[in-house]
Amino acid sequence: MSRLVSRRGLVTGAAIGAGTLLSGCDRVIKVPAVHKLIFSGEDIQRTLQRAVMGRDALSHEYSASEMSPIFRSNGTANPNTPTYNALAADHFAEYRLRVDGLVARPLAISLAELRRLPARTQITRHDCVEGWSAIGQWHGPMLGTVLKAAGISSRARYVVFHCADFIGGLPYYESIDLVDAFHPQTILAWGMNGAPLTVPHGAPVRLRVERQLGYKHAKYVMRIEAVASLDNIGKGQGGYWEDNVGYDWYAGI
Ligand SMILES: Nc1nc2c(c(=O)[nH]1)N[C@H]1C(S)=C(S)[C@@H](COP(=O)(O)O)O[C@H]1N2
Ligand SMILES: [Mo]
Repeated sequence: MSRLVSRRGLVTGAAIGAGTLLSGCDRVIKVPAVHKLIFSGEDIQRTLQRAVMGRDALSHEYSASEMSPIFRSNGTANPNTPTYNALAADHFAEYRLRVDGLVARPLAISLAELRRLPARTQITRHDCVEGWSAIGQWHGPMLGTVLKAAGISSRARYVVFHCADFIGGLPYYESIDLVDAFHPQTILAWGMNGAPLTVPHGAPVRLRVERQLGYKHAKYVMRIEAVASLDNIGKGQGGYWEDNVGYDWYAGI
């Protein structure tokens, strides 16, 4: 951690001094220690963004007057499986969010319990890779609160979100690392724009991971699994789009 902080300090100073990110990078890579930091990582963009912005940097939050009058739904608009339909018909009274994998205390949390947890409200801009954006308000507990309640293991490196829906017969899932999982704006949203989350937007619970593109924001979350590696999840690339369409696992914005 202290190594990261001192390296980050170095990068931030160089980037600010140079005025732009690009020229900042040009300068930064001449410093041997930082060169190693940037180019030894699995993902240069992720390393650079975090080095310059800081791992706790917040995504911009908007005011209520800036909210989009229409927030479209994208991808699955209704999982429409027998299991999901039965849950929805009962207003998700029987829904249980499972939290398992590398945790000391596997959990099965009801929607009522989830709604009793301390919650965050944030108005943010959703950016879809397909080229549309919308500003909406999201409400729900921090994912970190739930992971701590489950006693996430120090061996865990990723958190996988298993969803209720299938696209073309393939299950939707997504994953993030622990930096994003414990980011304060990473929430399990059960409310949107002042009302319970609707089915098109991922009822009863969807992920908001504000510093990444839309496809990382898993809707219809049924199970959260803490893992040390993504190798044995799906086809091993960390998500439905990553496995089947070749999207990047890290979709930082
Ligand atoms: N389970 C699930 N989550 C999903 C999707 C999906 O099809 N299934 N689509 C993703 C994409 S590409 C986007 S842009 C957002 C859309 O969220 P919205 O429907 O609330 O606008 O959800 C993301 N999460
Ligand atoms: Mo998207």
